Amino acid sequence: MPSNLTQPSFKFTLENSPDSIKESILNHLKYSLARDTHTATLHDWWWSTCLAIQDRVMERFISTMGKQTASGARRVYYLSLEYLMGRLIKNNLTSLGILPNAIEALKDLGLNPEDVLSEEVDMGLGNGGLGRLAACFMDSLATLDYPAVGYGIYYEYGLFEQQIKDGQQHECPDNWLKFGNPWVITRKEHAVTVNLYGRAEERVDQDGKKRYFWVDTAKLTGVPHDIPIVGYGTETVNFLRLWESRAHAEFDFDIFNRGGYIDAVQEKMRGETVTKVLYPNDVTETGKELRLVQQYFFVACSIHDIIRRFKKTPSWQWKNFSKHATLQLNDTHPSVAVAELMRVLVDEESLSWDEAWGICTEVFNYTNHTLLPEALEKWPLPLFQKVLPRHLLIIYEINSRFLQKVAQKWPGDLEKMRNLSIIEEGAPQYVRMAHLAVIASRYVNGVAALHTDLLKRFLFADFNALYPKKIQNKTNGITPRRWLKACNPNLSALVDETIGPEWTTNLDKLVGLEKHASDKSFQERFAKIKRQNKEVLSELILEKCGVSVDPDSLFDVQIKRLHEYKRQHLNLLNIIAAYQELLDNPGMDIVPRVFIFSAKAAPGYYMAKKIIHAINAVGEVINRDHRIKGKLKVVFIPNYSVSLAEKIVPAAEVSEQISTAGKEASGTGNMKLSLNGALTIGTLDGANVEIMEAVGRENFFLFGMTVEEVNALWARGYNPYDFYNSNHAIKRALDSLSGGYWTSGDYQSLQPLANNLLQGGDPFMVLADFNAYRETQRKIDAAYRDQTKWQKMAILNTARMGKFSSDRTIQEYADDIWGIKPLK
Ligand code: 26Q
Repeated sequence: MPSNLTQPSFKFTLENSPDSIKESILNHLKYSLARDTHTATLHDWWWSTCLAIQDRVMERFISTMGKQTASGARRVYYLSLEYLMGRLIKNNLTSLGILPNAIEALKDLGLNPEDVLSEEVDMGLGNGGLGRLAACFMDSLATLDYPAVGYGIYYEYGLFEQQIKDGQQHECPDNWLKFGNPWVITRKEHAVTVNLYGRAEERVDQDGKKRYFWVDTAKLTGVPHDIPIVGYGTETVNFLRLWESRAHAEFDFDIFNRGGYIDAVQEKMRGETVTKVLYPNDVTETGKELRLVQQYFFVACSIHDIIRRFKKTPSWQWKNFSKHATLQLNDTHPSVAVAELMRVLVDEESLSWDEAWGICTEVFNYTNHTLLPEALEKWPLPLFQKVLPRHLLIIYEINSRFLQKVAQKWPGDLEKMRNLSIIEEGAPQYVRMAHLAVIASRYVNGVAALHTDLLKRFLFADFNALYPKKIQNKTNGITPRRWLKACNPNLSALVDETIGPEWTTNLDKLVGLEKHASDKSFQERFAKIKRQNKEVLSELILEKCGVSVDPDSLFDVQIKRLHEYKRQHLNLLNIIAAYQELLDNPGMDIVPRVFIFSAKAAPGYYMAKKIIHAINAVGEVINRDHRIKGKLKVVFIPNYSVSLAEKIVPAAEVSEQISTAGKEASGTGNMKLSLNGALTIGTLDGANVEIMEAVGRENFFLFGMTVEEVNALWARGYNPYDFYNSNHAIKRALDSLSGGYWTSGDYQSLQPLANNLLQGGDPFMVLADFNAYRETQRKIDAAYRDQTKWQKMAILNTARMGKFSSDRTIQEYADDIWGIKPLK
C-alpha cells in the first residue's frame, strides 16, 4: 500500500468562505433534494444547509476516527438512556467557527438565517437535567479532544409535546423523525443481535467445565444511527451511537416458513416497538417490562459494539481491556451492563469469574443523580427473571460474593446484609440496581458537593464505610458554547470585546469582567442587552400565551420539570399573596414583575398536573385584572424544551431555584441562568450552594431551611396547620385555591392542591419555607429599584460562573475517574 494511504489525511478539502458555503447549499438543494431555488421550501433550505455543514463535519469525523483507532488509547463510553440535544445546526456552525459565514451565505440566498436555523425540530431524547447533562458532556468531551462515544437509544418519539388546553396539560407524541434527519448516519453494517427471555441452561462442555447457555430466546436486531459531535474550535468530531430495534430476520423467517405471514408481520412489529418511545420519569411507569427490555437492548448492543472494536486488534488481551475502555453509567438506567459484560466474558469469551469480575470493577463507573428514595430504580425479581434469566443468576453470584465481604466486615450483622444486598427482601423481591452499580463500579459520583456529601452520609453510608475511596464528587457543569455564546450572541459579543474570546473554552476567564462590574458604561451596555433579550422574549410570550408583558418589568423565571420537590407551588403561593396584598392596596408601589413558568409534568403525576393547572388559572385572573395596572403578570409558556430554554435564559433577571433542601441533586438550569446574568433566589440545595459560594453571598438571594433544619423539623413532627393557622397570607392564599376563587367558583378543581399542603402533610415543606421566601422576594424588589447595584450584581454573577463550565467537569472526570488523555 502506498504510504500516503496508510496515514489519515488531515487536509480538509472544503472551503468555508460564504461563497463556498453558498455553493454547497445550492448543490445539495439540487443534487441531494432535487429542488430548484424557486420551489424550495424553508424546510428544503434548512436541509440543504445541514448537508452543507455535514460535509464539513464528515472530513473531521473521518480523520478523528482514524486517529483514535490508530492510537489505541483508552476511550470513554458514556452510557445514557437520554440525550437532550436540542437543535444541532447552530451548535455545529458555532463549533466549526463558520456561523458568521453561513449567515452571510443564507442572506445572500435571500433567506432569513434565523428562520432557517429555527426550522430544525429539537432532538428531545431526554426528560430533563440528566439528559441535558449528557448532551453538554458530549460537547465538552469533543472540545477537549477526548476520545469518547456516547451510547443511547434512537427513540422514534422523544419526550412528549405539551399542549395547554383550558389551563391543563395534554400530551402529544413528539414525532421528531417525521421528515428524517440530516445529521444521522445509519451504520447497518454494525447491526447487532440481541437475545431476550428464554432460559439459562447449565451444561458440561467438551472440557468437562460447567457452563451456562442462554437458550430459547427471542431475538431482536439493533441498528446503530450515529450523530457526529463537533468539538468547538478543534478538529475532533466524536459521535453518539443510538440504537434502533428492528425485528430479527431469523425470527421472521421461522414463522414465515410455518405459513404464518400475518403472525410474522406482527412479530416484526413487536420487535420494532422496543425503541419507539422515551419513558417520561413517571411513578406510574416504574417496573414496566418494556422499559427493562429497552435498557437491556441498548446495553447489549453497546457492549457488543465496544467488544467488537476491542477485538479488531487481535493482539489485544482481555487483561488489558481497561487500557482501551472505560464505561460511565449515567444513573442506574444502564446498570444491567454490569451483568451483561459478565455474561459475555464468562459465557461467550470463557474467562474465569475472577478475571471477568476484575475487568468489570476496572471499567465501570456510576453517576448518581438522585437522593429521593422513590426514584431509586428497582425491578420486581420475577419480571427480571422472565426477561433476563441468565443475568439474574449472574447477579445472584455477584451478590453472594459481595455479601461474604459484608460478613467479614460486620460479622453477624444481619441487618447490614439485608440493607446492602442487591436483592431486596419482600413479596415480591426486588433487584436494586443502585446496589449493583455501586458494587461493580470503580468510582461512584454525586453531581454537586452537597449531594455527594449526603450520598456518603445517608443513601450509601454503609457502602462508603466498606469502600471509603469509592464515592467522589463531580459538580455538574454546562457548555458555555450553547448556553452563552450561541443563545446570547449580544452578550457574547460584549464579553469578547471586553476580555477577548478565550472564555469560550476557558470559562474562568470571565473573571476579567469583575473589574467592569461597577463601570457605568459597561453596566449600561450589559443592561441594554438584557433589555433587548427581554423584548424578544416578550414577543414570544405574546405569540405563545396571548399575554402582553412589559419588557420594563422584572422577568422572574422558573423553568424546569414540574415536581413537588422543585416547589413551583411555593412560587405560586407567593404570587397569590402578592396579588391579594395588591388588591387590598392597589396603590402599593411594587416593582412590576412577570412571573414566567415553563415545565412539563410526567403524564401520570397527578399533583404536578394540578400545579400546572393552578399556575394557568391564577395567570388567567391576574393578567386580566385592570385594578392592579399590569404590576403582576403570570405566564406559563407551553412545551418547555432546549430551544425554548435558549430563548428564556438570556432574558431572565431572577432565577427561581427553590427546591426543598436536600432534594435537588444539583440542578443545571441554575447555572445557565446565573451565567446569563440572572440573580438567583434559592435554597441551600444542590449546586446552589456552590453557585452562591462562587458569586458571593451578597449577589445571591438565599432563603429557607437547610438540610439539617428540614431533617430536624421532620424529626420534631411537622404540622403544616401550624403555619396555616398562624400566617394570614398563607391561609388566605390556600383558601383562595380551595374556595374556587381562580376557577370561577369551581372549587373542586384546585382544592386537591390546597389539601395536599394541609391534610396531605405538605411533604416538601412549602408552608414552612413560605415566610422566608416571601420576605426574600421583597428584598428582590428593593434591590431591583437600585439599578446600579442590580447591574453590578448581575455582572458579577456572569463573571464568577467559570467553575460551572462542563469543560471543568469533564476535565475532572477524565483525571480522577476515567484516566484518559486528550488526542489532538
Ligand atoms: C426511571 C424509571 C422509569 C422511567 C424513567 C425513569 C427516569 C428517567 C429520567 C428517572 C429519572 C430521570 C431523570 C433524572 C434527572 O434528570 N435528574 C436530574 O439530573 C440532573 C443532572 O445531574 C441534576 O442536575 C438534577 O438535580 C436531577 O434531578
